[in-house]
Amino acid sequence: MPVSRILALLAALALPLGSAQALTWDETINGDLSGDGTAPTLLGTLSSGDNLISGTMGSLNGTGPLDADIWNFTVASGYDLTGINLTYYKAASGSLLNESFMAIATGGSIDQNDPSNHLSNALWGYGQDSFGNTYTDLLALLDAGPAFGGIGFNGPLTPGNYTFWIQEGSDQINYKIDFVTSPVPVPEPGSLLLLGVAGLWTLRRRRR
Ligand SMILES: [Ca+2]
Ligand SMILES: [Ca+2]
Ligand SMILES: [Ca+2]
Repeated sequence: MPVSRILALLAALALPLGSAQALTWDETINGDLSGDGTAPTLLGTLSSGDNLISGTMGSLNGTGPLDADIWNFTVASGYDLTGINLTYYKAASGSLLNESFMAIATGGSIDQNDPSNHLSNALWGYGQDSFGNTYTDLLALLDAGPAFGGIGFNGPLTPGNYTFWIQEGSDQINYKIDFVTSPVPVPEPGSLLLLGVAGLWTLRRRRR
């Protein structure tokens, strides 16, 4: 097969996910995200790169019903979830000590009463570094957890279906979170070929 045809085939394989539009959910446009762990808002398959979720949760001055936000998403095969980055976090009270709760579970629901099946959970918000700065790397916080019981995980989250829950108990929080997916690194065909050649060479040397 000519090299040009191989390159064309590789480009075609990379296209379907790479060209997808970024997924966004903005509560001011798309409506409040579900507060029910057994019926999360279904966001579908995350796009390659950035996926932006923004909204409001908790309650003003801790009074009235607490708004939890819970959503379900899929990480496509061939991709990892490599980042959950907090890009905006503001408490209505102006507090810089606020800490909210988050949890993630595999599958289509998350238990809001029993954390034992949570993949992880942790606190997040301004309080994390004691200097009033927002702790932005939520995936690292979850990786370091679970803080309240659960299963635990290490490194990027592999392809599959997940449910994510955020909750605030004493304030109203405006937030924006970026879920980042990246192609799973695979050895390039060229380096595979080199490995094969090197392997043969080693084998022949051993046989001499
Ligand atoms: Ca909300
Ligand atoms: Ca909600
Ligand atoms: Ca871990």
